Amino acid sequence: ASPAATTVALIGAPTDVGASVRGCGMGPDALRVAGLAECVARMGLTVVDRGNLAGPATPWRAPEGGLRHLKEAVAWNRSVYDAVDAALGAGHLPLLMGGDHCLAIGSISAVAWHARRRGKTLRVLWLDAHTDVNTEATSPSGNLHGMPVACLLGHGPSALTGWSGLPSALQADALRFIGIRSVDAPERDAIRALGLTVFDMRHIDEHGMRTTMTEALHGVDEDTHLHVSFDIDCLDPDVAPGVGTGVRGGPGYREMQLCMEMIADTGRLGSMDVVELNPALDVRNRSAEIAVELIESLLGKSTLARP
Ligand code: Z70
Ligand code: MN
Ligand code: MN
Ligand code: MN
Repeated sequence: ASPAATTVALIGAPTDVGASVRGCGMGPDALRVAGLAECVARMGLTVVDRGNLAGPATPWRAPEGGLRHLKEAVAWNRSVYDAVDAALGAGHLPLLMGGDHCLAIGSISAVAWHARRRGKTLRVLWLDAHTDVNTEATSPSGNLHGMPVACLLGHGPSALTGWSGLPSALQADALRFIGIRSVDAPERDAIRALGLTVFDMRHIDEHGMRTTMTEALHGVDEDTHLHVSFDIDCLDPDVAPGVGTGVRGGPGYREMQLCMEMIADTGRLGSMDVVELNPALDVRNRSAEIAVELIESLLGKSTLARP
């Protein structure tokens, strides 16, 4: 099935402001070099490349008050919010090319605002090795890419919460996590306290990707706005080595393809993030090429015509 819009807007956010390892700021151009725009066009969709947003350099300061680079992260997320808001306002499907995962704060806050205004129910699929639900009080690192989920649920620093016009952009029941295998101890407590639905690697091993995705997509209907936040480190690092914080034991190429195909089948994809791709650690742009192939599937590429 096709996504909910016929025009895809590529938005580059070249920053590693929230990351622990330098280099994911080169993600947008690596995706372009891997042929992302051409692939989207081959899908029969219109593609507009909005270019790269501008923002502050990453100073690589130590954390202050449990947060590293808060001021710079706010600036980047403001630009991301505005660009995603403009794309949605034009009826386009925004594809945010990160950059690190803290940028999902701006992206999903804009998506939440639009979904609410249009009477849509928001469903966010968080494809990641990590749950990213730390706060400044729990984070072991102070890195904001470990906190976007908490911020979107209204629990982060005040400068990064409330951007959707409500205290929290998301309710816990809007979220499904897929591919999780690295959770800090305080995050485990938060998952339980917030009632988050986490399909970890054990669940995928025991039930398979097909059953997992059927569960994760349960309840998605014509009134749903589906957002995919795709952290490239969801993939097994043997498949996609170009990430700052790879964790062994992730989904392989075929499992991830099925995940994307089943999302496409809903026909409700309305927006997405592709984040944490780190070309400095990649092998001949392989991870970017794999990301592009997975995005094609997410946008409805299918080997055979399906009933
Ligand atoms: C850890 C933290 C994280 C991505 C690492 C790591 C979080 N839980 N997220 N890499 N993409 O520092 O909060
Ligand atoms: Mn992440
Ligand atoms: Mn991650
Ligand atoms: Mn189950």
